[in-house]
Amino acid sequence: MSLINHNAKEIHCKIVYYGPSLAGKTTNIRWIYHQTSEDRKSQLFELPTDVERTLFFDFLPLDVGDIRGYKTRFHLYTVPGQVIYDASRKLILKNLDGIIFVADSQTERMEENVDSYRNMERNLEQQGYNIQEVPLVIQYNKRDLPNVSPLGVMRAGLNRHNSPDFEGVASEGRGVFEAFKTLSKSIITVLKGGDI
Ligand SMILES: Nc1nc2c(ncn2[C@@H]2O[C@H](COP(=O)(O)OP(=O)(O)OP(=O)(O)O)[C@@H](O)[C@H]2O)c(=O)[nH]1
Ligand SMILES: [Mg+2]
Repeated sequence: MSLINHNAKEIHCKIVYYGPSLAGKTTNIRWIYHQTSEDRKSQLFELPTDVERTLFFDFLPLDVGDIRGYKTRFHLYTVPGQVIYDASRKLILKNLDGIIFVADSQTERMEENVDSYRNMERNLEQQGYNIQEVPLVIQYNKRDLPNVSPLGVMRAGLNRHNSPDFEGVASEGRGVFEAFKTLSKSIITVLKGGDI
């Protein structure tokens, strides 16, 4: 659900990085933040509550096309992945335009990936979204580690809606812009009234 600023001729879209704790959501956002030039980005905000953190910033990417003369500005948010922070996750999902699900590829984290994906489905539904209609991209992160599940196993376990998916090493920037760009294109397609 994007916001339109007619004065600035900008469309504001909200992207949420979702996934289990320590999968690399914050690392993705920090990478994009550091690769974006100063004049195109806001500050990186961190909202510490008692113990959890929400992190967000917004920016104007260089290479995303205009929509009828309007520039597209993206606001990137992460949710806290720990299971107990479900209330925050529900709040952060409000008014989103697209999701990047960041999975932790380590074999022993598979169950947490699946639980987090189901939690995302449930929370989206509760917020009134039809997951089939929400632009969604999956990133299988931490592919640099030795104990990762094969790609096919991760796909079979997590990619339940046939979403575009990528391998990633967010700490080195691998797969970060690939996932972001694919999602931003899907969002723009939706805004233009096409199918995703
Ligand atoms: N080896 C490796 N480490 C990574 C990768 N991506 C992130 N990390 C590390 O994993 C840890 C957790 O990353 P975060 O980005 O904080 O994880 P998160 O998903 O934001 O976690 P929560 O905020 O708890 O939900 C950090 O120490 C990162 O440096 C990766 O691709 N490979
Ligand atoms: Mg985080």
